[in-house]
Amino acid sequence: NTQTFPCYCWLVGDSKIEVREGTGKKLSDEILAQELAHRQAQLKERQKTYRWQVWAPGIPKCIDAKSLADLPQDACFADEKRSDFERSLQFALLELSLKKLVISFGRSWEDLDDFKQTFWKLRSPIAEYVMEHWKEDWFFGHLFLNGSNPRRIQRCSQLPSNFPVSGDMVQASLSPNTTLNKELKAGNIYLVDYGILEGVPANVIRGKKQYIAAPLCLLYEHPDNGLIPIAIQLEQNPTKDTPIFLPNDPPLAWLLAKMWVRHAEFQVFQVLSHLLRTHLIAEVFCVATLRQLPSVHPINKLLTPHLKYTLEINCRARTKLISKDGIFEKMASTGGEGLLVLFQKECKIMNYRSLQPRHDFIDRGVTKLNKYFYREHTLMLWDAIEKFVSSIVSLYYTSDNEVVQDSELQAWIKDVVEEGFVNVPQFGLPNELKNKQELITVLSVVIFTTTAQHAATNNAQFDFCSWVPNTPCTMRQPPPTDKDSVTMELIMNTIPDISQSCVQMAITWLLARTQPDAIPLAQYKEQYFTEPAAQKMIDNFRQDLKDIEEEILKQNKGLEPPYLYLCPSRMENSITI
Ligand code: OYP
Repeated sequence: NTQTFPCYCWLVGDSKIEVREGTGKKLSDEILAQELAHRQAQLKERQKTYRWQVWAPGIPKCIDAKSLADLPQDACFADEKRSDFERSLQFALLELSLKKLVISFGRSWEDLDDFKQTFWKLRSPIAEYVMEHWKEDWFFGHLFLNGSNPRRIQRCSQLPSNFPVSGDMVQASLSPNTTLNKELKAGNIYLVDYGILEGVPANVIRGKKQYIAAPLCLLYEHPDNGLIPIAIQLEQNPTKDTPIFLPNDPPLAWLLAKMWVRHAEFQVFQVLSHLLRTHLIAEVFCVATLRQLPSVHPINKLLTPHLKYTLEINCRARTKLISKDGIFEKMASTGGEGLLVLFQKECKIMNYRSLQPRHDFIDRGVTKLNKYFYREHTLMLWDAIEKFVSSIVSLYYTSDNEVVQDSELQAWIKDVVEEGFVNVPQFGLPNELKNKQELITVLSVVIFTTTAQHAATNNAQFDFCSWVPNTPCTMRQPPPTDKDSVTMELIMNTIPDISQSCVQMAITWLLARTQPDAIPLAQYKEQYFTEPAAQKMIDNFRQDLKDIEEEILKQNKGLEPPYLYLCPSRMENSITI
C-alpha cells in the first residue's frame, strides 16, 4: 500500500489543493508559468517555516525551534511514534525505579557482579555476552573494530611523543621473535588517542565532582590472538611518575585502566560519533533540503525519505537530553559545560572527507585490519548506495553542465555550506557543485550517514553500553596514579552509581530497540518517484541490498559475538531515534 505523493500544492487562499503529478522536474524542465510560480511560492513559504538557528557557537546550525511546539506539523512524529517513544521512556524509567528499590533492599553495591542486578527485564543476548567477556583483552580490542564506536582506531607507525612506551614494557605481549619496533614498521601496531578530551571540564552532579581522563591506548594485532591492548596511559602530558598500564600489571590496575579507556569511549561515542556526526550532520541537510529544493525537484524526492523525523528527534535531544538539566547534565561526566566544549573541539577538526568510508579507512590506516566487519559491511553499503544515487542522478542530469546550471541545487549546497556548516572551519565541502560526481558523492554521504552510519552507532549502543562497567557514562574518582593501590573498593567508588547506571541502561535501551514503525533502508513507503525508470533503479538498489544482507548473514555463521547492525533489513531509512 504505497502512496503516491503530490509534487505540487497549489495555494488557493488558505487551502492547499494537491495535484498529483509524479515526474521529477528540475527548474529547467518547467515550461508552464503557473508551475514556475508554484515552485517559487513553495520555496518562499518553506523558507519562512524552516529557518536556521545557532543553538550554540562553533557547531553546525540547526532548525529554529525552541521546543517541540515550534516544530511545523509536517516535521513531527506521527501519533503512533510519539506515543510509543513516550510510553517506552516511561516504561524504562519505571523499570529503573523498581530496580533501585529492589537493589537498595538487597546487598550493597560492592562488587562488579552486583551490576547483574540491574540486568533485569532490559537485556539482550549480546549484552549478556558482554557481561561474560568484558574483562578479556581480546574483547576490549574487538570493541574498537565491531563495537558501537568502530572508527576511532588508527594505525600507529611511530609512537606519539607523549606516550613513551618502551620495547621492554610490551615485549611480553608480542609474539616470540619480534619487537615493538619491528611491529611498528610492519604496521601491526594501532593507537586509540582520546586527546580530544584533554581540557574538557568535568561535570558536577548533585554537588559531587566527576572526572574525565584523556587516555592513550596502544594495541597490537597479534597473529594468533587478534587485536589486543598492550599499553595504556591515562594522561596526555605525562611526567616521569605517570604510570603506563600493562597487561601483566596487578589485574585490578589493568582492569581499571581499561575502564578509563572505555569511559572516554562512552563520551566520544555518544557526543561525537553518534550525536554530532550522524544526528546533527543529517539535520543540516534536512533544513537545507526543505528550504531550497521544491517537492518536485528530483533531489528532494531522493533525500526526503532519508531525512524523515530527524528534526523532531534532534529537537527532543536538544530540549531533554543535552539541555540544561537534561539527562546528560544529570548523569554523564561530560554533561553541562563539557559537552559544548567537546562538540566545539571536534567541530574545529571535523571534515567531509571522513564521512566517506573509503577515505576514512585509508586515512586511519586500517585497511588491513582483520575481522573488521564494520569496515567490510560499510564498504559494501557505500558502493550500493553510490550506485543507486548515481543512477538516479544520471536519470535527471545528462551532463555536468546541467548540475552547474541548476540554480536550485546550487542554492541548496550553498545553504548547506554557508549556513549549516559555516562554523565548521575545516569541513572542506565546496559551496558549489561543479559536476555530477560531486553531486553523487554528497548525496551518498547523506544517505550513508542517515542509514548505515547511524545504525552502526545507535543500534549497537544497548548491546555494548548496558553492561555499565564496560562503558561507564561517568567516573566518580580521579584516575589511578599508582598501580599497586587499585582495589575493588576504588573501582566500585569510581564507576557510575546505581541510579546513573540505571539511566544509562534505560536510555540506551530506548534508543537501540527496534522501532515499532521503522521503515528499513530503501523501502520507500511514500512513492515520490513515479517514473518507471526510477522505479527500476529502486528495485536494483533493493536487490543489491538483498545480496549484501545474504553476504553479511553468511559471514555471521558461527560468529561470536555476531555483527548484524549493518544488515540492510535492520537499519532504518532515516534517523528517527
Ligand atoms: C532524545 O523526553 C533522545 O526525556 C534520547 O536523541 C532521549 C531523549 C531525547 C530524552 C527524552 C525525554 C535521542 C538523539 C541522540 C543521541 C546521542 C546521545 C545518546 C545518549 C544516550 C545515553 C545517555 C545515558 C546517560 C547516562
